[in-house]
Amino acid sequence: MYTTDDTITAISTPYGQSGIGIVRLSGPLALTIADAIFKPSGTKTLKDLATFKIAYGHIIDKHTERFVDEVIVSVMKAPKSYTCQDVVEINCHSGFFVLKQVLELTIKHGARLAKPGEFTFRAYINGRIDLVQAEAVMDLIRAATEKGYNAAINQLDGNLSNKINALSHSLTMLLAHIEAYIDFPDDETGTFNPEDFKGTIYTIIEDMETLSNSFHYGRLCRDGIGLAICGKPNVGKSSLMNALLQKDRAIVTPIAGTTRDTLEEPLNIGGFAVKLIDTAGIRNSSSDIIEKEGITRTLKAIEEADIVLCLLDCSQPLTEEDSIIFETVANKNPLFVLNKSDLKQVTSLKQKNTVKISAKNGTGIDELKQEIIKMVAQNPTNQKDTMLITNIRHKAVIDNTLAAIKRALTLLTNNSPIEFLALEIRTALDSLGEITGVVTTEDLLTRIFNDFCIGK
Ligand SMILES: Nc1nc2c(ncn2[C@@H]2O[C@H](COP(=O)(O)OP(=O)(O)OP(=O)(O)O)[C@@H](O)[C@H]2O)c(=O)[nH]1
Ligand SMILES: [Mg+2]
Repeated sequence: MYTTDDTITAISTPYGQSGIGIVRLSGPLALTIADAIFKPSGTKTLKDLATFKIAYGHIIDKHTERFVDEVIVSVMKAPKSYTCQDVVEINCHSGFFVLKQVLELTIKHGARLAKPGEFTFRAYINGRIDLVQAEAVMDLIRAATEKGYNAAINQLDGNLSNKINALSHSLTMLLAHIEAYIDFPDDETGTFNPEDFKGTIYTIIEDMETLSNSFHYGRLCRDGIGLAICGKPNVGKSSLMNALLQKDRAIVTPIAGTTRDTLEEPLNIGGFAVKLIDTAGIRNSSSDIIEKEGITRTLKAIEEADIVLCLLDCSQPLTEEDSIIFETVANKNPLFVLNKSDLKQVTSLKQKNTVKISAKNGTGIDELKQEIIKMVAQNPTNQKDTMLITNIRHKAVIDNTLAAIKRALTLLTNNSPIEFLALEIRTALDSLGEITGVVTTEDLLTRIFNDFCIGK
């Protein structure tokens, strides 16, 4: 995949006009290349500068003697840098053309344009961070709310890696123990007793199940919550969307069938990134081809949503259409929302998870948000935000590992030959190593780092 012995360069800040933009170099020639295009205001070259020092000066195109930009340059020498290599960051004025010129100069002097995630790849390959932490870097960059940020920062801090390493250690010790019986059957290891190993295996299984079960909540923290508002036409779905967003986003009219297409907007509820989806009202009678297509989209949105709000107009009696909608959303365990509470109340519900609101005057909206948060946090394994599986790759690896350990337990219980037992534990150990990247393939690394942005 990527080579690591050449020097890479990239614009590490977003393209656009802003105060500062950074061109970053990493590799054995980082300082030589930077020195070739940098004219310090003082006497010291960047090579002469101590690590973690900065220098003020100018980027000069030495062929044309042209002054390109006024800059501050940071020097981080190997091995104590992000990539464990010599790293130079040129802090330029952030305009697309300025940054492009500085970037081109670094390439002209021997650097290669970095591929997506290549700086972080070097940090991983040089052992500064493991694969979980590398993935957490990208999650951290993408996090738009507190929950996503917390999950990423905890993983970057090594919480999950430490847990995985501890589990790997337990499995390694277990394997060494069992292999001793295979290698020295007649020695002082004594007779093999399955009961001696069950306790350790139970503990490993319990820990791994806790991790595996944290994925549902972890995914909501990292990827956000899909929240669909559904119900009959005219119950106030678009009004609720506007009330939640506190802006006049969706068209609201007294005409049933106003919303034709699903409408999505981001929203932060209690630190969770929520994708709010307003939908076309569900009704059977319509022969309107556009409305029918809208309803098909509504059903898809309900299917894909993490949480469904089923909206009712409590100023009107329930109808056949409402009961059809109840059936449609039943498997999604919806939150029932009684809207238009400012009008005379005709309908009430006995369901426990019911909130009364008025989208028109804003009453009950805070309570509704609280109920949404409660629904997310319902899962009993959601207590510790510090140790969450948020990445589907990690979840798949943990489940594979768990399956191998459970097979090992069955073999142990059945008094099967211990060679088979050792085989399953080795399978579990190899599988677990894929999370932190102790065991890996080129294909996997390409997939992970291709997902990064250039310059990180
Ligand atoms: N009194 C009262 N009227 C409301 C309330 N919420 C919505 N309405 C009114 O109900 C009508 C329909 O509102 P919408 O938000 O367009 O309803 P909808 O469910 O999106 O309707 P469709 O898009 O047609 O499915 C409008 O006239 C709103 O002003 C409320 O809380 N109280
Ligand atoms: Mg609407």
